[in-house]
Amino acid sequence: MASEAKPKLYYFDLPGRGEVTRLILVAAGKEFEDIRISSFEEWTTKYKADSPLGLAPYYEEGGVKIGGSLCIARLVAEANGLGGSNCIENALLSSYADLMSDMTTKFYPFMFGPEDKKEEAKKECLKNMPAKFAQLEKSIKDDGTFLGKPSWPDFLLSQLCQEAIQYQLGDTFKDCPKIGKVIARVDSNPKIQEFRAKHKK
Ligand SMILES: N[C@@H](CCC(=O)N[C@@H](CS)C(=O)NCC(=O)O)C(=O)O
Repeated sequence: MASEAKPKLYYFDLPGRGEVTRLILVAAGKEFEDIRISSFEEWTTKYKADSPLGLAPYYEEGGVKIGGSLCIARLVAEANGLGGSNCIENALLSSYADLMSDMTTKFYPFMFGPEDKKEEAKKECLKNMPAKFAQLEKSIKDDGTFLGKPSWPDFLLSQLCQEAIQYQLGDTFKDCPKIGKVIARVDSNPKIQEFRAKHKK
């Protein structure tokens, strides 16, 4: 019997918009090919034309290629017991993910922008991020979950908070104890710890 090909995730060799899917697959113990594109040149010459939306990340399973970081994350989460239990719960989870994706975009000037724009970006984050984290905090239950059980936005939140800390913006969620519970659960997962240690730059 032919063995089934492993799913493939294509993204740059950094966390960015690909990391949430990596973390979900790692936590679920699902084997996948973590294809890391080493440079923008490699992306444009080797992968871009092959990607379904002309963007990274993209994901391939069963001969189908899918783009859109949140769609991919949702797909692998639902296939591995980390989605909601009905359409409404799935929509709620996607709405939290949407907000976090918008927040992540605010870190792009730190990741890719020129040095002289970083101070301005930091001021902007200090002004806007606390309200957005407070909004997320309201969506989390006292047990530190979005829906009374672990779910895929947990992984986005963990990464978002790691990036906030990396850019000296950790104070923007310091008054959010329930966010603290979510990220403590993700960050203490031994499979996640092992994966992060392996890919630490
Ligand atoms: N909304 C898309 C945005 C994807 C996106 O902007 N990807 C960037 C990298 S983070 C990219 O592919 N850049 C290369 C290009 O535009 O050719 C998603 O969440 O997947």
